[in-house]
Amino acid sequence: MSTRGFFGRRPDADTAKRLPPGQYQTQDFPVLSKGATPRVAPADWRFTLYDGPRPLASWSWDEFQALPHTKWHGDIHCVTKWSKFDTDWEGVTVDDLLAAAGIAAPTPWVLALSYDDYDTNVPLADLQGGRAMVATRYAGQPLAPEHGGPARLLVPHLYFWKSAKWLKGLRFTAEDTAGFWELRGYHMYGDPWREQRFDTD
Ligand SMILES: Nc1nc2c(c(=O)[nH]1)N[C@H]1C(S)=C(S)[C@@H](COP(=O)(O)O)O[C@H]1N2
Ligand SMILES: [Mo]
Repeated sequence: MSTRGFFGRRPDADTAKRLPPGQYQTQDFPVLSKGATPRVAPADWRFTLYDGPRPLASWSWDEFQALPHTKWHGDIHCVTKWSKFDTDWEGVTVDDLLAAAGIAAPTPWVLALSYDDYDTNVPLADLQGGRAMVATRYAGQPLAPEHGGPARLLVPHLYFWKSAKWLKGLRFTAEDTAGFWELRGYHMYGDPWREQRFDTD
């Protein structure tokens, strides 16, 4: 009988090393959304970079598909304490997006904007250097609607609430601006290895 990952059992040494404090490993892929899944057809999807209210660059689905695509493999960590190992994603890195837009980032702060009126803040530095992408594929398939398809932000080194689903844009903001969960008590940064779950952590 396999006991690897069995809930309540102490993880083996390899697993323990990959688990941030307070997390357990799951084989499932739980769905966590603040409301109903918005259905955004690729033909209706647009992705826009903003400097505050001002649009800087915008892509249709077809234009977005023509950008260079990158694969990422690794572990994701939800603030509700599950971690999922060895996930596979494909999308466009934020580095490649900024390069395609031909712009220098106007501020060091970003608010990710979603079609369900969700938003979440991430420092620009955490989106650069290949550490974040706008993901359109998961496990070799188009990203499922409940997991944020057609496209979601993927910032795997932060708690998963920072990975905004149904992404419609990234807004550069003059200050670090709290998003949906950050306004409701979640941490402004959300590093799982420092267990930054709540604004009191
Ligand atoms: N647009 C949007 N993005 C979102 C959410 C949401 O409600 N709306 N929930 C967040 C939370 S709290 C988590 S834990 C992850 C869950 O992603 P999953 O459903 O693919 O597991 O998405 C995050 N991104
Ligand atoms: Mo979450």
